[in-house]
Amino acid sequence: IKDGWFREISGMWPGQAMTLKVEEVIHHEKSLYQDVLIFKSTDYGMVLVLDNVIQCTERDEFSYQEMITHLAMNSHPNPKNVLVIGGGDGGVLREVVKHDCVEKAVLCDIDEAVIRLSKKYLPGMSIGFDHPKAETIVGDGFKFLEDKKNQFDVIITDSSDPEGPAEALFQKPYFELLSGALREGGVITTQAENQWLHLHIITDLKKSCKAVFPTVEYAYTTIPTYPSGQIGFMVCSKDGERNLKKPLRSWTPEEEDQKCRYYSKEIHEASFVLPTFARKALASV
Ligand code: AAT
Repeated sequence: IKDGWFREISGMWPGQAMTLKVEEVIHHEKSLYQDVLIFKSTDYGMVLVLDNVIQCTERDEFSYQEMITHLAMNSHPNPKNVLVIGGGDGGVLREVVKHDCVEKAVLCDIDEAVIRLSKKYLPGMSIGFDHPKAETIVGDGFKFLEDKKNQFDVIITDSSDPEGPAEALFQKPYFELLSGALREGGVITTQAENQWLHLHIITDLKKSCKAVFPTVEYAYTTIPTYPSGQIGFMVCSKDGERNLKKPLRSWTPEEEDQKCRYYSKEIHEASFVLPTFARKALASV
């Protein structure tokens, strides 16, 4: 923070940096895994920052949390057991339990500090932790999955970028664990970076997913406070016949308007339509 502005400078987006005006620094600590900063911004509400990278702001988090959740959830006919890896702010849990068919939603984040501080400062997201179907585990997502077999219908990996504690969550052995932990017909989504900045990461990710899952698709959403204003998701299914681009289940337009601020059936379908440069790069995988 310099002269009252937070700047998101990182080698993962060279030569550019999102800048947010700081009203007040609320909390700053070094956890076991990362530098954790929470500040109140002038125009985006509370902001959670890990290792100098913006994880969410109160103003636009719903775009990411709704899309990473409902793209997977609505591509499964009847998800009952759901697992979230990462997502320590609770926002994805909040979205998962909007589906009445869910019986249990387990979240495993590596960093208790993120969970603790979100409960204190990000109530609109951490409300997800309070739901009776939700269970929270503090631990490494990779390790957690090692002994889980044939258990989950949907697994959502809401992880930070590959530089840091989430590195292993972007590699093939992780996708093998995910596939093993899924039941038949299971679906996953993972945070899959930005088309303008990370086409090489996305193509590698797609390769790793394709080696494990018969159906793999990249979708994206718009979000002002993530690098270059967009972020993508890898959506994969164990079912080779599943068309992930069309929701298997959907809410009525009235339910949609009541439950969601970004996601809709139309957005679900549109989010897989990529600009030509990205479509070409990913088509070769
Ligand atoms: N919904 C907020 C968006 C995030 S949060 C990413 C979470 O992943 C953090 O809470 C972090 O503690 C957790 N995490 C990182 N590594 C692991 C791991 N190995 N196991 C479990 N949880 C982990 C993502 C923002 C994306 C930013 C895009 N630039």
